[in-house]
Amino acid sequence: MELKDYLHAAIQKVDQALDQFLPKAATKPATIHKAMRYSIFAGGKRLRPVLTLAAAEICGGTGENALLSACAVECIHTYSLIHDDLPCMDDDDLRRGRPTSHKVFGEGIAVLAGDALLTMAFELLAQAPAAARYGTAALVRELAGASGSRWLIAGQVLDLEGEGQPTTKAALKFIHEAKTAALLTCAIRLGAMSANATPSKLEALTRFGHALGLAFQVIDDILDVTQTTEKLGKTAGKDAAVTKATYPALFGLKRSREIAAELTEEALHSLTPFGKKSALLRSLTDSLLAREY
Ligand code: GRG
Repeated sequence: MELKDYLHAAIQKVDQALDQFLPKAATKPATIHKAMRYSIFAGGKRLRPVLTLAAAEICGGTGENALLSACAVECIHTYSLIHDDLPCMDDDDLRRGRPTSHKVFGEGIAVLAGDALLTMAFELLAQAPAAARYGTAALVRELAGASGSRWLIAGQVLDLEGEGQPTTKAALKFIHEAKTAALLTCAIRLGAMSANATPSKLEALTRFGHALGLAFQVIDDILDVTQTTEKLGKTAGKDAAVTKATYPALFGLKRSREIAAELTEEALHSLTPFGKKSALLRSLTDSLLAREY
C-alpha cells in the first residue's frame, strides 16, 4: 500500500474513534468539551497514533486492538501542546493553524481542557484489551511513565529552565529524549504490546522509536528556523526569540540536517528484524526527514 493511502485510512480511523470516545460538544458543561474537541480536532498530523497502529500491524496484530492506545497517546500529546502554549509556559497564540486554546476559551478553561485530555487518556487506556504478555495495567504504566515527571514533564521543565542558558550536546539530547522521543516511543511500544509482540520485537521497535523521536525533534528545531508561521501552523522563529537550546543553535543548520539524517538511518536500521513487513514504517520514516511542517 502507498504511504499516502495508508496515512489517509489510519488518520480517518483515529479521528472517528476520538470522535466516538470524547464526550460530545454539547455534554455538560459544554465549554470544557468544546475546548477538548477544539484542540484535538485542530488538524494535527496524528503521527503518534498512526505509529501505534503501524507498530501493532508490523507485529502481526490489528489496528482495531491498538485503537484505544492510539487515541490515549493523542490525548496526552494534545494536552501537552495546550499547556505548552499557555502564557505561563511558551505563551503562544497559534497552534495547528488556529488560535491557541487559551486565546479562544481563556486561560482557566485551557488549563482544564489539558487536564481533561490527560485524564481522558487513562480512561481510554484502561479499556484497552489485554494481550497475553501485556495486561492493561502494563499499558497504563507505560503511558504514565512516558508522560510523567521523568520524561514528558521533565522535558518541559528543562525547556523552561534552559531558556537563555548555555547548553551541552548531552543536555540537549536529554531534553529531546524527554519532551519528544519518550512519548513517540511509547506510542510505538503500546501498538506493539497490543499485538503481543515478542520481547525482541518490542526491543527493536523501542530503538526505532528512540531514534525516530530524536530525528523528529531535530527536524522540528530546523523547521522552526527555516519555515514560515503559515506553513508550520505555529509561530516560526520562536526558539531563537527565547534563546531556546536547539540543534541549529548549537551545531548550525548544516550539521543539524546531517544529524537528522544519521538518526533517521539509525531508525531504519532498527527495523531490520521485520524484513519486508517494515516497508510502510520505512517510507513513513523517510517522509518525516523530508517533511516541511
Ligand atoms: C507537559 C506542558 C507539558 C509539555 C510537554 C515541551 C513539551 C512537552 C511540549 C511542547 C511542544 C513541543 C515542542 C513538543 C515536542 C514535541 C513536538 C515536536 C510536538 C509537535 O508535534 P507534532 O509536530 O504536532 O506532531 P501536531 O500538531 O502535528 O500533532
